[in-house]
Amino acid sequence: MSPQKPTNPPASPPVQDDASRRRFLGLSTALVGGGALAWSLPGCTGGTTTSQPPGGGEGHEGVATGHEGGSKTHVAPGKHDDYYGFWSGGQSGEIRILGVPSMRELKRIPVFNRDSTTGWGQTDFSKALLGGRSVGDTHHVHLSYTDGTYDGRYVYVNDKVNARLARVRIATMEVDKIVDIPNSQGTHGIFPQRHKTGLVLCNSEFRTPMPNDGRDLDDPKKYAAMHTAIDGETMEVKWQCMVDGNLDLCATDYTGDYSFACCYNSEGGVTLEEMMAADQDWVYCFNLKAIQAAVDAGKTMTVGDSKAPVVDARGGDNEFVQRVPVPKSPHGVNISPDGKYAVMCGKLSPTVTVVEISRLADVFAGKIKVADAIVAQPEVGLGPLHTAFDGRGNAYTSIFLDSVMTKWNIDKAIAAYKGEQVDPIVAKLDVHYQVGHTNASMSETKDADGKWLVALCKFSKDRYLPVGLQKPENDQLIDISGDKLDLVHDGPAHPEPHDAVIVRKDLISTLQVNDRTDERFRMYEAWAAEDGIKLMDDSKVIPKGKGLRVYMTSQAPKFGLTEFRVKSGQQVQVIVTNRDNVEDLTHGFAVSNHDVNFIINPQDTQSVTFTAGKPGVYWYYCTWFCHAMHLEMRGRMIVEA
Ligand code: K7E
Ligand code: CUA
Repeated sequence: MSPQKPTNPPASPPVQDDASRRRFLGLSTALVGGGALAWSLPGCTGGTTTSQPPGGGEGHEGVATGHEGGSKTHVAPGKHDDYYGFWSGGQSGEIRILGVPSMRELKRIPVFNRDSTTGWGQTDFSKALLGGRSVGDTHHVHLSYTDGTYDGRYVYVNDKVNARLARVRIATMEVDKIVDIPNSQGTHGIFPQRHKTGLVLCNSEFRTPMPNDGRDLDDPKKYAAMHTAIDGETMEVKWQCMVDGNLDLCATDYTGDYSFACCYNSEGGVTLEEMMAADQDWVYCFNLKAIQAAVDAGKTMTVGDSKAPVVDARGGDNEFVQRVPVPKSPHGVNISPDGKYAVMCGKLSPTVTVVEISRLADVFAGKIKVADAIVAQPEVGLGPLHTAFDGRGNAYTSIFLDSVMTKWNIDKAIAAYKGEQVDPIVAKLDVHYQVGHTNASMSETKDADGKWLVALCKFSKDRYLPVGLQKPENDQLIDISGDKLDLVHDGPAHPEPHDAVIVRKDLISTLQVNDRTDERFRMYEAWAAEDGIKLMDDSKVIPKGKGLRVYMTSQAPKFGLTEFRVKSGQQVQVIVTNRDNVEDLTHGFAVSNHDVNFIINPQDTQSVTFTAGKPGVYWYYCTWFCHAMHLEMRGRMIVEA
């Protein structure tokens, strides 16, 4: 066989050529429009379009190559970054932590996935949380808030594939709760309230029959979607609000009055053509106080097996929801850091629609029409998806089809909407390629500081060394401290980090060794009490029904037991407690040829339940390099016939 000629140039130039870009855009046009959509959208000014080469637009900076980037993002050995970046892990089902501006990946937090590094999905605790599921699709990570900024307590993340919300405790950076969201499919946008750790609002993107028990299978007009409120402290479902159309991205205001949900399929279609039929869709605005009042007054129903109270808000504008008309298939909705404006991206329209949140009270009171809450609608480029803010009155919208970041000024956009001759577009920057989410440092808080912007690009194509069919994504870091956007870093990312938030490091504080008062330890302590065991001191085998419980301590470089005996086919639960009280002194526990491998951090207890295999000797061993005698940290599981 002769080797295939590589289709990518061996040394890719940092900037793609025009033809390549156009080819790529053609692909995306076909993807989004099914080839049926006309891209000659009227009135698109500035920036790149499909008919223009990159850098050809008015006010356009061209493709930044990041030649100066190194010095700006360089964080010297031994020095810490200024920000934590919390990245969703997309199809991997995890969360990642990056340092910003270095973009060094610091940690992966397994959430909905099975993780060999930590044993997440195999330990008894994580298995119970996951309920037998092993995949996830995380899109949106947000931290808990108090008074409009991060309070350093929790990270929340959605699972689109299995309709769940998970919570990570920041002190340990481990998942402590996962909740199934009833009557929902495609849980997509989530957002915690910002005035306090209150509700986390979760959107179901896919409409289904209600309840989805076999009825109305072929009657899509009867399908509905849920906007679900989960208590951010207890992780219980408090209520659901049922609406027509689907729900996509989510945002909350800064006062606790409203939440927002984009609806790209107001048509209620089930095929691509049907979903794209209307020129106008809407963004739902939920009146949280009115919904709570209905829940308190018992004006609710239940749907299916779930006991959660459901407020029925179907049928258009009412006391619970108002629909802001937004052209066309809106995607992202983001709130400006001063709490004044909700910015809604058009996706298939070149515009973003700006709503003044203070006007919504009059909308719900019936004093003004919902369209009168719109105060601006600047044209920002083809395919606007998400918007970040710098705290200086500027917004940065990711433009998917153009592969551009557009910086625009909110006050100027409002003035232009009133008819003044001002151009709200401040600057544009080509990114590489097909940007989805964007976010800026502290942008989702009242403390937005306008230093760094990330553009999470969906494709890297030829940007890096070719690595086979599946390529990394490309997360680009942009310095926004000046007037222009300065691309300073490319960061290849394991697919697919849809979204990220960038958090000042002084707001995050984590433990060095485990806090044994954490709720998770009650489970192991209850078992130990039942068996007369002290977890920190004792290593002992206890018969349990037809199986065994093996309590074992670990302290470098020894496990508390050098051997234990089991019968072939017997169920074995191994409970390991790490006595080491030293930062970073982690042990692992793996059992040869039994598919068992998990982590025990300093002062931690973890357990795994498995079945002993065929008779023989099976070494269990420590998997984490913990001591000069680490390789000797092992023992025998002796399996008898
Ligand atoms: Cu725009 Cu899931 Cu936030 Cu992806 S969503 S881009
Ligand atoms: Cu303990 Cu290696």
